[in-house]
Amino acid sequence: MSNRSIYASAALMAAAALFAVGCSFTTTKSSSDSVDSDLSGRASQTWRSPDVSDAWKHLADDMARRGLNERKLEQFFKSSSLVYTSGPMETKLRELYGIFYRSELTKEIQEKLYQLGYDITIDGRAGSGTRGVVTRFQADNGLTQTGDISDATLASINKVMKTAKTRSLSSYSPPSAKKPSRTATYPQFTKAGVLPTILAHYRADRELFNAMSRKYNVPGEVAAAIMWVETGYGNYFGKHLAASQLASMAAAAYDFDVVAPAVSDLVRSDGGAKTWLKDTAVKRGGWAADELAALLSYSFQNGHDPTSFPGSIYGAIGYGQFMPSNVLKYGVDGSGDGKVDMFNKADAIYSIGNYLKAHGWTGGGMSEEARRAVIMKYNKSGVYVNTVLYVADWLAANK
Ligand SMILES: [Ca+2]
Repeated sequence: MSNRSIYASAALMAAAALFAVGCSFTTTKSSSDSVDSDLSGRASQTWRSPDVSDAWKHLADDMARRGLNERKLEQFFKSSSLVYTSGPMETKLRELYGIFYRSELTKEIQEKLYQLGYDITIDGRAGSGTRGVVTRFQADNGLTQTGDISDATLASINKVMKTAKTRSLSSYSPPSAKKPSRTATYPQFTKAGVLPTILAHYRADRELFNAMSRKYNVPGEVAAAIMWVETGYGNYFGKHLAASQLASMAAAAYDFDVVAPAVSDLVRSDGGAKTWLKDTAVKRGGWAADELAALLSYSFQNGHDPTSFPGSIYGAIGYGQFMPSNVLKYGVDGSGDGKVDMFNKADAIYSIGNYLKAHGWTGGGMSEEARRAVIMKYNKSGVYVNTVLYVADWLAANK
């Protein structure tokens, strides 16, 4: 880039702004500035705010390489609203660690304990049942009874397995799986006391919903139900700043050190976890960089200030909580002012209709299974789908 240095300095200014306001690391820690270099993660450990200037600079260069308007990019990275936070990447890493990294270890321990003859469920979940069996195994073999799901436990199991008599894994039969509920909903959106609120919104905006429905062949009640569940029909758009969330998450892809202190406890007793966390941060940070680029494109195309959007922890915005990449793909102008604005009701309603149509909504006469499958594309959660369809059907019956 001919003017990379501009972005470098803009990024450094943004980093300086970060230190001026102080980031989340410093607010809950004591005044000591000792750096936790070995990531041992003791509760009393303190650390300096991570230096994000390098990661920020890489991110600015990345955005510039994508061909985004350079003057506007510079403005964005200079904005004092743009603030680094470890929050979104830390939350994502902790979530994935529990599901994947730790789960693999748990499953291996469960499988091997089964082979050693223990009565255990193999499901990759480190619950009290599994820890109880681990404790029994430790007692049976004269080991300290910790019940830990750890590399050390796995090592001790492996050692015992070398000489013990084992049974084959193929003899294991899992407990029969429960069918997911078709009736469970989020009660805060479906209880009798709150449904009149969404009905009032629906009635007030009925013209918009009817117009959207004529265009996309998607019932207005379904769009209204989605807006109800996502944001309470615009009552809460999220307590974060979408741009800061995405930029911060993306920054960790360039430099793991900016998020490392926040997850130091996961690394404490397990060296392998650091590599896994780092790799995961790169992958998820890359995703966030793509979403940030989409947020910036959307902003620049439609004349919005990219640092003005409230959003969810992972940067979803507007009435329907679209991720920015979906805003670019499915966002439409329903108000007729020539701009797409996910915080404009008409635009949001049309965009949801457009999204549902693009994901297979085919108008009246759809089967329950087909309706469920489309809403599942909006949010992959059975209870979410139950809730949206319950509210939509209730609106249709009471409108
Ligand atoms: Ca518009």
